[in-house]
Amino acid sequence: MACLRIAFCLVLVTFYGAVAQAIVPDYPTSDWKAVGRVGRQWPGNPPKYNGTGVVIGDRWVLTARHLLNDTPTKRIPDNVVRFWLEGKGSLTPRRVYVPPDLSADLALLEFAPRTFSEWYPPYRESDEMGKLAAVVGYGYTFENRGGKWVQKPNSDGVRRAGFNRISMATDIQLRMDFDVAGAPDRYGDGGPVEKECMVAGHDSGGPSLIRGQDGKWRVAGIHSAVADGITSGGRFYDVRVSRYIGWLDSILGRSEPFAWYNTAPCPLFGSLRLAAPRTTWIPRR
Ligand SMILES: [Ca+2]
Repeated sequence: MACLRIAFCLVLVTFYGAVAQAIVPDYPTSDWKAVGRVGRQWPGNPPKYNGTGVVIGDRWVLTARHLLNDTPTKRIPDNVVRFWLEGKGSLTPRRVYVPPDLSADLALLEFAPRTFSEWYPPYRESDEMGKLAAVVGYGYTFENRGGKWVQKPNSDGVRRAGFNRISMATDIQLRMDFDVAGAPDRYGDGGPVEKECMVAGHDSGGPSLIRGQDGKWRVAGIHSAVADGITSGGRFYDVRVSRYIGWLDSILGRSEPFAWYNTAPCPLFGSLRLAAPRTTWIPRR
């Protein structure tokens, strides 16, 4: 119970109401090869992974913003961020993007063009409700001991995947419940699907994927928070990716070649009497 209480407190105190989430029960998988681990590597230290991320394009990885925060409001520097992918090892993004909307628990990592050969594009439709989702992550797992879920020791760093049904779609979230035989069906969505699962610590940033009309799997949700701890009937919340397609396209849709720019305050313009831009463009790298 102590563990669950701590998880609940984290939900309360973190800026985005989110806690690093793993897939429960223990369903290790060799599928979903475009899902990797997200973390940080400070100078002089080995990489430390605290979450999951999913490749959504030849150089793009989508993950949860709260994984990249040092404090509730301060992000770690881009060059400290790491993404580990099976067959690729540890990679450093060229740049990290976050949505202007602070309530969106999303971050987009950009790598060199053609870094990745396999990915799942974002889901664009708003008909997610009721669809079957593959739920993938690199976090911890738990085992059911007499009705109580107990974390298995040293259980992170394994890719796991189960399924669930999208049972509630809010303006910014997709919500699912962990149906277990004998436990209350919290969202009344008809009980467990095959390999019904929920997320736990370090699954944050991992994807829930649903099939598009073309039959291909697409990233519909990014694991963000759990509502009741790891328990039968527990709920978990994903960021609803389709609601942020405009933001994603504003970055993914840029034409190449791209020069690296950033905005910085320009004191010279700020002192002018007439309306003038208060930022200027400077070469980033
Ligand atoms: Ca369910």
